[in-house]
Parts: sequence; C-alpha cells; structure tokens
Amino acid sequence: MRNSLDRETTPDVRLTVTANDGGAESRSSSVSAVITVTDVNDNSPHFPGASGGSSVITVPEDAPEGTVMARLEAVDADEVKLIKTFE
Ligand SMILES: [Ca+2]
Ligand SMILES: [Ca+2]
Repeated sequence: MRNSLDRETTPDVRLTVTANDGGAESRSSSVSAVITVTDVNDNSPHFPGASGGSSVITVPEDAPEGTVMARLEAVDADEVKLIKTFE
C-alpha cells in the first residue's frame, strides 16, 4: 500500500490481478478482487446541532419537574453507531 486506507471515504477497493507464466508463448490469467476496508473507531463524535461547540438551552423558571429541556444528539462518521441522546 502506498496510501493509508480510510473506510469513511473508500469503503472498498477494486483491482485486477494478472499472472503471467513467462513461457515462450506467454500465457496469462486475470482475476478481479474486491477488498473491503473494515472500520476502526477513528472519528470523534460531534454535536451537529451545536454551533461553535456550544448550545444555548432556555428553560422557563416555572417549568414543571420532569420537563424535557433539550435533546442533544452526538454523531460521528464511523460505522458503529453508539448514538446517545441526552435529555
Ligand atoms: Ca467514533
Ligand atoms: Ca472509521
């Protein structure tokens, strides 16, 4: 490999491999291969709804107990989705 792999940009690589026998009348054969790049957890989660790394939440002082103040969702580009919703 000349370059590092990144599943998020290139989830698979397709290539053709050719073998030559080097005989007087050279014979060859080819095969296609698909290489699947498996995921590693290399991206940190972020909050798409928060601008500049912060989110302003406004709550009235007379809000009843148990009121949902906000839902914040964190996501990232990795395949394994462990999305947490905070209320
Ligand atoms: Ca991740
Ligand atoms: Ca990844």
